[in-house]
Amino acid sequence: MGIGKLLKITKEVVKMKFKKFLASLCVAGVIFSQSIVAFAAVDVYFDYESNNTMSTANKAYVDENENAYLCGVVSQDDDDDWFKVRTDYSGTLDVLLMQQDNVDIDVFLYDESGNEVATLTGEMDRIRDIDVRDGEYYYVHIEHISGSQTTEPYKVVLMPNYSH
Ligand SMILES: [Ca+2]
Ligand SMILES: [Ca+2]
Repeated sequence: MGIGKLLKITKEVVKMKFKKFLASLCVAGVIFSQSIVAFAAVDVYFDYESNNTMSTANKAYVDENENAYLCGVVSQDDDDDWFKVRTDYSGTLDVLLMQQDNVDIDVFLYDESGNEVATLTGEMDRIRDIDVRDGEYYYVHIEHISGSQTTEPYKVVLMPNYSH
């Protein structure tokens, strides 16, 4: 089966006015990075502005059958991106951050009440086994620390685990 068949771009993505080259870079990066993560099917959610606060977060969903990719760009001019993610299964979730060498990004995960659940830093970082419940919301805050993101968007991969 070709990787193209495995990529399901959401309707929300189609509606977004996002620079095409960044979107294609993101998808290319997703195809590449799928080789190092566990699941075949993916949903891709692109950052669209403005999303600089918890209350203006971009929406995303993760269920037990698909990895969800949050893709976008942060910079000196756009320090913060927020996503509001609904988990459509009960189990655990792994969160993986992928970014370029020359950019420093931190990622914070909050529960619905705003309590910090996990933090990811560094070029590639992975948090395992976060307990999640069906129908709950989580916030993912991507914060630009330093460096410029010129050739590739960040990717935050949300990987469901329901086998344990
Ligand atoms: Ca952004
Ligand atoms: Ca933003």
